[in-house]
Amino acid sequence: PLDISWFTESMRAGRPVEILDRHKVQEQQIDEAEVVAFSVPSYACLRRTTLDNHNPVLTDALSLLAENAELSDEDGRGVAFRRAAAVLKALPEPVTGVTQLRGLPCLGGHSLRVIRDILENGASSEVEFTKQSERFKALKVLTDIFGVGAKTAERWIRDGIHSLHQLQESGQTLNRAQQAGLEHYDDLKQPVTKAEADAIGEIVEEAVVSVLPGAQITLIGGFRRGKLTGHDVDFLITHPEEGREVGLMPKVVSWLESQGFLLYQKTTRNSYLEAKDGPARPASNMDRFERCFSIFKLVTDEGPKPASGHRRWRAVRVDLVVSPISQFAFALLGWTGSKLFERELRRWAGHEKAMSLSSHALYDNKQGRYLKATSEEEIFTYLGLEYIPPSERNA
Ligand code: DCT
Ligand code: MG
Repeated sequence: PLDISWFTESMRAGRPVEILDRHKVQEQQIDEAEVVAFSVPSYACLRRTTLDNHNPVLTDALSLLAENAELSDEDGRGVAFRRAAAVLKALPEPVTGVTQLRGLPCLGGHSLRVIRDILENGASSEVEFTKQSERFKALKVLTDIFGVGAKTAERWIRDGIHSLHQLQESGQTLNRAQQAGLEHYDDLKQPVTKAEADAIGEIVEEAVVSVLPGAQITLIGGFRRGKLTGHDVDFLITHPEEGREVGLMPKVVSWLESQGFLLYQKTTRNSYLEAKDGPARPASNMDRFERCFSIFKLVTDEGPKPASGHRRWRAVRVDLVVSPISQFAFALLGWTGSKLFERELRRWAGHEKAMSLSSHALYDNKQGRYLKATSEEEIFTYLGLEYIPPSERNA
């Protein structure tokens, strides 16, 4: 008998569903398990995507192809694979046959081929080939170094550098970030746990309130979405009185440095103004936006002195962002992610609402003005979207 319990659950949860035509299904001699097809909206910001992924084998495969495309300067293909993976992440149960995918958005011919391969043969030849390819392996190893992007890795590979060892032997000049990245390579490859993120949060909070009483810090990025591990820890810092946050970042960084917590740091002002996807008309109050990319020295073991050669700390990537309170809701929404969810919010705003959304502001092109907000909920309302909490933004 056909189990449709997920269907009634979906209906209750407000998730749209669709049933395939029984006759067509019988014509194609598809077994009962495949009778139920899925239906999801095409914008990821219209979907609720929890961390409970029922199709990890398929989404890992598509994510790997996305990563390979991104590392090969093929961003369009990368986004296409990311969108396909995100659609599968939103499904209420495992996919068992490609017919279930009929009518789903964002699944192009290429992604469908990969999915079919895995469903029918247990693996995708393209994914396996990519995984084994020297080029992909080299791009991965090199871009896993903090401070190394796809372009730099590409250049090094052309010079015959495929491994960390070859890089060290090559005499290539590394900038300060890359030197630190290489030095802490093994640590930075280890996922950061929520407990480690919380421990760092306590230290950053101490720094922030000692240099500016009343300032507030919020854990953002993947940990705010409920992830148990991450590649870094992201914090947003603000002060409830507009303007008090000016000059805060250098003071926080100095405090952390003086206490020996920073192995590396670089502060940039204004990063979002330079980004291509910022609002069409940046407001003058945006030039206060500051960001610090750092490598934190986190003490991991307070116990007895370790044997010589063993250390009791690890390096962790930490990003700090300071926002004026007037932009806080936009910064919070923009830095919570996931990356695809953010991209889709901006696409929705631009294409469906004639608005420009950034981590600083929301601009209404029709009204020709910025829309003020003090909470994420208000921003969703402006955008005509149902509120999606952080734990359901894991697209
Ligand atoms: N962000 C974004 N677009 C980018 C980069 C980042 O919208 N190109 C936002 C969304 C997530 C947030 O910034 C933090 O970025 P990451 O730390 O890279 O993402 P994460 O979701 O926190 O992932 P991880 O758990 O691996 O740190
Ligand atoms: Mg993060």
